[in-house]
Amino acid sequence: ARVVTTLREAVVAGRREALLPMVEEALAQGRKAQAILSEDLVPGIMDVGVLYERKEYFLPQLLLSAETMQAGFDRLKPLLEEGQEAQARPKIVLATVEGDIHDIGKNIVGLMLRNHGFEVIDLGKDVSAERIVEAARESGAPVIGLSALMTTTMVRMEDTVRLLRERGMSQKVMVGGAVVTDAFARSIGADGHAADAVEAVRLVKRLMD
Ligand code: B1M
Repeated sequence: ARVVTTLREAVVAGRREALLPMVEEALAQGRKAQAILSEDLVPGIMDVGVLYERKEYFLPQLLLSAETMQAGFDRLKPLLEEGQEAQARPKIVLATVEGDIHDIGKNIVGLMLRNHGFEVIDLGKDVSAERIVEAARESGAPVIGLSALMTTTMVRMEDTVRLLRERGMSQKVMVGGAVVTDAFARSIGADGHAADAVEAVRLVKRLMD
């Protein structure tokens, strides 16, 4: 097997057994979990996207790398979650839309929102418009966050906004994911688009004002 010497390379190579000890070592050296995530793991999975685009990687490698990234994320997660008090926190419903199983970005956004004091109702991935709208109604969450990573599933965001409005609901909708743009968000009647997790927190706060 290829020798991997950095966290980023371990994600690219899909070598979870190599990644986890490196994560421990980085933590032991005092590196922050957030830095490991954003400077190593995320760039690694982005490299994988480029290799896949160039057809140097195929689905099996894509999967292995995603699993490796996920294992690293799972290790860091408890460190990224700050203690939250039990007081009433503003709610947000979060989901990756129907037909789309990409959830790494959504999970990062969810974690970041939790760390900023929001109660995140995470419906998971491949979630129908019906279920999303239902969860929004039940929870009374003022904001709904939708993630989509593919051009073929972006349209499901539009379905969700339409269904929400058809039901006479006025919840705000935030959309995100690699393929989503501000122009697209506007075109489907969403209330805003965030390019990354930091922007997502800022946007949710603004939408709730
Ligand atoms: Co797939 N995949 N994938 N994939 N995959 C992409 C998205 C793709 C761009 C790769 C490529 O061709 N270059 C391409 C889509 C092409 C397109 O439509 N334009 C693609 C494809 C085609 C596919 C399959 C169809 C492959 C196949 O089967 N032939 C298949 C689809 C399955 C399905 O969904 N039905 C598939 C499968 C997979 C895996 C399962 C192997 C795995 C996902 C594992 C998982 O998520 N649990 C996977 C991965 C890992 C990727 C790439 C390489 C990386 C995605 C990622 O995790 N990025 C991706 C390449 C790429 O994106 N360039 C690719 C890191 C993550 C932190 O970024 O998700 O963008 P991102 O999230 C960011 C921001 O976008 C934003 O904040 C996040 C943090 O900064 N954000 C939000 C995201 N959601 C937000 C929501 C918000 C706000 C901000 O508000 C609610």
